[in-house]
Amino acid sequence: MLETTSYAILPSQVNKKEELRHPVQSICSYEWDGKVLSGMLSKGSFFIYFTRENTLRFAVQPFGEADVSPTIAAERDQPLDGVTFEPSEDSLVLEAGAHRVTIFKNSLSFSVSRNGATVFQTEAPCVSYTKEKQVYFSVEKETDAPIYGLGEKSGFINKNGLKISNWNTDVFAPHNKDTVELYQSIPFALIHAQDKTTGIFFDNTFRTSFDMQTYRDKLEIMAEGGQVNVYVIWGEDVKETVQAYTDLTGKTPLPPKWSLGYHQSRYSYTSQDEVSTIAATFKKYGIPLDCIFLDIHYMDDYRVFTFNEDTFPGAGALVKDLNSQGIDVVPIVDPGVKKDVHYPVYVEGMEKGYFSKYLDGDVYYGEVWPGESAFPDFFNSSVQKWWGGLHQYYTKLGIRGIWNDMNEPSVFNETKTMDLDVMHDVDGKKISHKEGHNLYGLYMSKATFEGLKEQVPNSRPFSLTRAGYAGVQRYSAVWTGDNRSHWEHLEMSLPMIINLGLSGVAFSGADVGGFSSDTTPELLIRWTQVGAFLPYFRNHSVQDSIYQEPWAFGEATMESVKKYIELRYRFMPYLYTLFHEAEQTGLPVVRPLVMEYPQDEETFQCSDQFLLGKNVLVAPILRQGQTHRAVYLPAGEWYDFWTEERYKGGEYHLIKADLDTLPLFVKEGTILPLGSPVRNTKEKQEIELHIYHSEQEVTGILYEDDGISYDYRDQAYSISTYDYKKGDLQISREGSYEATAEIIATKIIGKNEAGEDI
Ligand code: MIG
Repeated sequence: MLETTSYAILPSQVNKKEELRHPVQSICSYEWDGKVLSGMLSKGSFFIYFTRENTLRFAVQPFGEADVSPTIAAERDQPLDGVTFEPSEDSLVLEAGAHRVTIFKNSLSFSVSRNGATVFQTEAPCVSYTKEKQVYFSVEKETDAPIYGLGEKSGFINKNGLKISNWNTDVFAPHNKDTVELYQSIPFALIHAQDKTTGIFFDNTFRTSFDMQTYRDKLEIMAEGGQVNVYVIWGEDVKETVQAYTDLTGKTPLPPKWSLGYHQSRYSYTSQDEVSTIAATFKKYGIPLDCIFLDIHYMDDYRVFTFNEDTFPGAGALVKDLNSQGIDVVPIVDPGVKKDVHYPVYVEGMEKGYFSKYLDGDVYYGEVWPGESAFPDFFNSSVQKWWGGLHQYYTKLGIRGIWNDMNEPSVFNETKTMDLDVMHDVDGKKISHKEGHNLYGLYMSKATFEGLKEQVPNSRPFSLTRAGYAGVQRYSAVWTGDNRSHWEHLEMSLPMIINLGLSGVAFSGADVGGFSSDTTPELLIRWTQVGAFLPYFRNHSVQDSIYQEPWAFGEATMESVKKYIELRYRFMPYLYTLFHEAEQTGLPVVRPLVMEYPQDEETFQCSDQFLLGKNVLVAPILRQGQTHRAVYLPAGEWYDFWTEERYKGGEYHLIKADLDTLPLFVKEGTILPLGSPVRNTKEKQEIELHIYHSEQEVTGILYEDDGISYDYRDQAYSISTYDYKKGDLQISREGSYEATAEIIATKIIGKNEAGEDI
């Protein structure tokens, strides 16, 4: 309680003693089985192997045998074939093509080289431990190298100079630099330099910390238990490293198109009448809408898988009516199951032993919205199946998306979560909550995703989660939790989403308008401008705040907000194409400039601009009252989307942007497929091709399919490639999807060599 007073900085509170650390000294014996090198250390054991040519897995367990089994996060990991092994007196060498790792036997450490040049080096020794069973791993780094990734963290894109720890936490207090632990834990960092990007994935689910502060030339990673279990990726640039990371942890699957439209939410729309009125108001003002959310008030006393009979007596009819207007409904589902002997979900879960328990078999109960509640043990596949099956309750009404909240799990007590000695059952293997905590949200997302997939045949599920761990992108989109209607939070949403993207999560967004606090008309407009270009686009607000639906502040504000929601739909064909690319490659939809311009130092710290895909640059206004800003355009020529004026890249420009204008640029040589106006994604769009002139190549690509099913995996897709040369537009097509959009117009933007309009 005294944490918010000066008591928190009393000497006795501040100077906590560090545990004594012991280095893991040397390799005593080893064994090479043709793929994996393993052996005994002076304390504990280790193994190391290539998972692909530019990726290595290295593990040390100082307290026993290192565990080589695949984890839920890196489930695609497999030792590479064709690696050669060469021992010598001091070192052990593994080689895969041009890639060589040298492991030093004394003072355990290793280095990696590519074509003879060193690209990575650990400290010597690289592993240490404490008697409390903390494990440490340290690697060398350039003092000023920017460090990206680390999932959903506050602050700017570069994390060098900070200490970042990972423990999934429900943080309602304002997110700022000091609230490091938020809802997601993705222990993956990218250390960048002009000629390489090194990825370090510390796949350990205990609380972990990345210390980029204490030592100038090294990064030290710590876990509060378990083993050092690290993947090192040495990519030539950010892209290669993110691709390799998502080869391990999975790609963001192509979402249903409706989940990329505009979504409206509030905590809560408290009755079915209110929900209908919201839908009707969108219709009245002609504002596009794809989905309305039902927050916790739809339930009967917060019992998941129920509706409140008084306020939602005709939930089925409501969903049906909205669906007929092309509007989806997504209800919230929390993990806490109310302890109530008359509540079938609770009774069944108890009878089958599906809730999380202590070692002695007693069920763990914690206080959340419904009062005392039990928490499904999602780690177990029978529990996942059961939970997934419960979603029939919604899917039979026509619901095909679910919002998972409070799944850190959040509990109303001092520790904010479940007791650490609760044991989870990973299909027979028991792990403590201390080890499993950061995985709770990931497993819940898995249960939800797989349940929806089974309940709604041949339909891509949409699930949205607050908590997660590395690999969460396989199951769920992520929103950044309880932000506030503060300009600083608008600003911070960019680096958060950019770094989530670099951490494998291509599908994420922040509550547009801000969740808690009262938004203002100006903030809502500026935030909608940003949200329209982020992967996930939902306006959401807390119960005691003023309403922030598009029309909440009168007509002028509404027109501006509407303009950007409509712009989202104009960009839908391009956006959807990028999501297809994300599924193929693992590359994010929203990219930091450094991803496309890895050698340009001017991009290294750029947190207030981003690229949508490769060729669209967004440089929003992020401060109250501002109508101008400096915009950095990287190499090449760029066109202002609105004025079509041409700008030189490789420099800064002062751009004017009145309240109704989002600074938006398109790179020369781009063919941008823009969609015609629609009420939502269920209406078919026609295409207008905007061809941005360049002296070099002018190309574009459009991915299409039915927007909902998995048929695209069976050829029912279309990829159109556009090529424009000297007035001639060539289109080539791949895939067997027939119902492709009609091109109703082409527009050429720019000048020819003589400086004339063309
Ligand atoms: O803090 O379900 O982050 O989006 O509206 C209360 C009520 C629990 C937290 C979520 C927020 C949601 C709210 N929930």
